[in-house]
Amino acid sequence: MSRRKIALIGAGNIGGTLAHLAGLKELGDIVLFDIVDGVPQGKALDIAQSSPVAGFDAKLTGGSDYSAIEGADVVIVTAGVPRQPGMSRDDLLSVNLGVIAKVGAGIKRYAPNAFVICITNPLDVMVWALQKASGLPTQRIVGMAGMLDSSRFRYFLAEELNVSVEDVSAFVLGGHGDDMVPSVRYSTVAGVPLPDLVAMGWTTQARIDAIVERTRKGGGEIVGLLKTGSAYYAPATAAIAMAESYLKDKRRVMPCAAYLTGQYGVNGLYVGVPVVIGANGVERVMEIKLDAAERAMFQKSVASVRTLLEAAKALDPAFA
Ligand code: PYR
Repeated sequence: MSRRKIALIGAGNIGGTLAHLAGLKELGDIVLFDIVDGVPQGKALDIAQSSPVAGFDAKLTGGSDYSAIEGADVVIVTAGVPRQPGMSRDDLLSVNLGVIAKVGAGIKRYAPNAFVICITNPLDVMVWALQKASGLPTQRIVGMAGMLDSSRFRYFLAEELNVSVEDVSAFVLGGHGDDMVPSVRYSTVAGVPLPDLVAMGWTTQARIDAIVERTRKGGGEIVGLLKTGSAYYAPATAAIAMAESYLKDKRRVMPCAAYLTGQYGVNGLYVGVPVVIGANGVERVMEIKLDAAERAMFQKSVASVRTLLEAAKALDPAFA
């Protein structure tokens, strides 16, 4: 059996980290694509030269022509510009929309059977635009954001409660913006819900509220520290987990920006919700019951995504 092919569109910091992780996990052969000739080839060669010591077998190549991604099983898109200090993800809309239109055309032509994961920001609108531009079925295009936001939430909770990150389960709903909805009621430590841990005196509601707020601003905190771009280790790790669930048909339940057709009262938008990812892509949306306060927060977040989507349509009539 030949190896699966993983195409990474964008060979910047996230793209390079994706390639390294995909190699270390032996997910398949890897091709890095970037319009900046030399960068994808250089990163591919560098990572390939680490494989004898790290002990993985994978063919790594780089290219600057979309034909390089031909026949890919998985495509992960990071192309576009990251935000800089003082910017919101929404400030990237205009420039990244143009990039995504080209990427979508490349996928449509060379990798129409792939499972596609979008990381480019502003995430929920970019994944919508990528689906439109590529024409791929909606269940085969998802956005990576919920996994990242949930990982940040889990990490902060594990630190606060002084327990292993492995025992903290949590997820974040809604759009990948500052009004995302980290779910406190559905977060657990070894199955024990967070509100019970507050009642047990392991932490306080005020500290949980602060963690929720820190999670919402998690991406901005990294941008502020780096000063030259945005996070890449955690985003890449989250996307690789999604790719692995697809390639190995693991059917993991993961929060992702998925196309909704009425679930959660949302139609025709990509928004972060828990989904099952298996060999068919997004196999199922898990529609959890929200209480009144959670529903109000979720609807506010969805309204932000919708407003940005309308702005995207106004910018480029091809998406209208
Ligand atoms: C984040 O760090 O949240 C990004 O969106 C890259």
